[in-house]
Amino acid sequence: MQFERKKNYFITLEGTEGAGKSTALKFLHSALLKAETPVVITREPGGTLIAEEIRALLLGEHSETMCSDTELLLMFAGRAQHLTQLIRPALAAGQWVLCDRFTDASYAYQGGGRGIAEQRIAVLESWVQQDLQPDITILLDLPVEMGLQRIIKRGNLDRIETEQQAFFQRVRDCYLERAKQFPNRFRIVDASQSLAKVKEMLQGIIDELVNSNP
Ligand code: T5A
Repeated sequence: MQFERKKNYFITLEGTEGAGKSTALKFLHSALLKAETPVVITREPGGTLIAEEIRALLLGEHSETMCSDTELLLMFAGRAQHLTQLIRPALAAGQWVLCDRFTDASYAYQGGGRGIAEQRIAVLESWVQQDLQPDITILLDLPVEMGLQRIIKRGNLDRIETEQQAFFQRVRDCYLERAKQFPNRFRIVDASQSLAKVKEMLQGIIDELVNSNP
């Protein structure tokens, strides 16, 4: 699997709950800085003022149930703002972008988890992104029970984190299916390993990217 040689990369980080994305993001950020790479780190949902307001709406508890279509449309509304205000300008300025979750999460959570048809998500994807896709997606994968145990230990569960185990199993299955569908873009990291081993694998991916840089 070869990366397309480019000056700057759009990297996304994905995984089910408790996969250790926050920890991995910090490590990836510092590895890129060490390699003297100009990088912007950001996240979804969120990343800009308006998109962060949408995030609060998405993850907060409400006295009525948020329907699945509302959840999906809000994810893409935030994404449109994020792409316009932050991601596209940063890429155009030659910076690397490292984003904690992106559209694969919409396929996994709203598609796999909530059961929204893939074709409906694809319509929004091409509307909001046109032909922009991440160059590389790092998927932190681990058994659902293990991830849930980690986040229960950490505490402060948000609206989506309180879903049932079967929901997260569908999310994981969908991520793995997408990794099969797009093997050139995805790198799967076994997140059930020790943190040291996970970091070693992440460093390998960064080395590969930095060394392929023209
Ligand atoms: N969402 C998002 C959608 O539904 N659709 C979309 O389109 C998008 C973009 C918010 C939610 O939004 C949903 C998905 C999410 O439910 P988020 O802010 O990324 O997304 O929230 P979380 O996935 O919940 O991310 P967290 O930051 O809460 O969890 P992490 O980053 O996966 O886990 P982290 O790093 O906090 O680690 C959890 C615990 O495990 C330990 C850590 O120290 C921590 O205590 N840990 C390890 N322990 C042992 N070994 C390891 N290898 C470890 N790695 C971490």
